[in-house]
Amino acid sequence: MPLMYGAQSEGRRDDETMRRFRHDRFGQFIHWGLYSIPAGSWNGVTYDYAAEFLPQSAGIGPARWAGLVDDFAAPEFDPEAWASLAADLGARYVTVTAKHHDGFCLWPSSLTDFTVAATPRGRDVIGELVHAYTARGIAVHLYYSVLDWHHPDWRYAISSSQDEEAFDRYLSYAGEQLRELATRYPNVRGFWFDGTWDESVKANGRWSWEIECMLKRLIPGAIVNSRLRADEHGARHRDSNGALMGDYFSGFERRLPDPWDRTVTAEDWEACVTIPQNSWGYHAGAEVARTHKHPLELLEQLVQAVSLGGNLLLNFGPRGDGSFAPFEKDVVHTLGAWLETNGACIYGCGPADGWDYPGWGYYTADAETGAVYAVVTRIPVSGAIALQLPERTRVRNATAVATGRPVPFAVRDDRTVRFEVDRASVIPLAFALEVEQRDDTAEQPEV
Ligand code: H79
Repeated sequence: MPLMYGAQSEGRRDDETMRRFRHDRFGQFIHWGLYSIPAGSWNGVTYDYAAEFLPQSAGIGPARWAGLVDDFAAPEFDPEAWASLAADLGARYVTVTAKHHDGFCLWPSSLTDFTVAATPRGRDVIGELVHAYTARGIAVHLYYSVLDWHHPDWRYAISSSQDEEAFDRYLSYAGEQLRELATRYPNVRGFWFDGTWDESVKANGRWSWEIECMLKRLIPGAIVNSRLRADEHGARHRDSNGALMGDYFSGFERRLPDPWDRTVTAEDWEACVTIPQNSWGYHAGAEVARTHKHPLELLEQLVQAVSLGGNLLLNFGPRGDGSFAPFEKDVVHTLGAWLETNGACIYGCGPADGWDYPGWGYYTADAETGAVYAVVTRIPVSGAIALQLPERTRVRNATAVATGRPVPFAVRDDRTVRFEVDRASVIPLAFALEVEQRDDTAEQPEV
């Protein structure tokens, strides 16, 4: 059907900015705001739900919540230390919450007083972070919540002409804020939208179309996630004809596609995940309860995402004072150390065509070099790893990615080779396979 506000382009983008985003594969998400201060508790009561949802969980009105600006001093906040943490983690880009659902802005927006400028910390957190990350070669994307609990003109649905007028004012406000962000920070590589699922937003597909155009006009090559977009019929992420809107699918939140689901390799996508079970902002109760995921669980999710042609955006929620909790530093050290020696099977890699999901781990492939990587995350009790080769291929050579040393393997039959691995290994084992075509047309039986 003809659409006015559907997808703006067909198929994958293939410009340099998008290729780099795809190549980077691993990003760090940062949720930091006023919610990082109460960290999930209010008046001595701890609310298990996500810390950034505390105003809703504890029934705190916008005026009372806004009082937290006086507590935002962040004495430990050090943009250079944050940037060096991202680099140690092995993240190639960072997505930072410029404004979350509570409406508080981490940059000194001229369109509202509810910003970092009104806090004891003052200044411009977004600007300082853009500077520090960019100086380290880490690209920055800005998270912007369209949902806004603070703005008086926000509406969940439009049920009167007054609602419509108010919400139109709200959308102009959000549009001006986005213009401000793209103008103030022309070095950012993209925008990550959230809070776009309400009826009011879905009824304004044209606004989302115009925002995408504006951001790409102001920042040529800017990357926008699918979550911004709705078409004129209220279809989200994908337009009414099924075409992906925005530049990559961003609907995988706290979950990944199934490891055998090859359908997702047809488009670019990014999954975002938390380290605690369910909090994006720092939650002190979750830290004490020690319910967060093991770093290797997260590393496995990264490998899984890459094997399916996606990116992983791993969330960190710094504390209100600007420091990172020890459990997050553990994640930095474990993933960073592994990526330091095994990054070849992640960065620049994607799905390995013809290699079926093997159960003991994941295959990734580097299209540029032709290398196929076997990453073992679940060692069978036998220690024997069987690789089922695509038809008419042969493994010529195998090396351990971390050391570059040759790894012996046995050819079991036409389609299967077998590795013996160290069953005591506690980290994923990555093998680089040199694969060649096997010309065995002559061996084909006549039928
Ligand atoms: O910023 C983090 C969370 O605070 C934010 N997104 C991540 C990146 C987030 N906001 N809300 N939620 C997560 C969960 C909300 C889910 C719901 Fe719904 C919104 C339930 C009903 C409306 C999702 C959208 C399920 C149905 C529509």
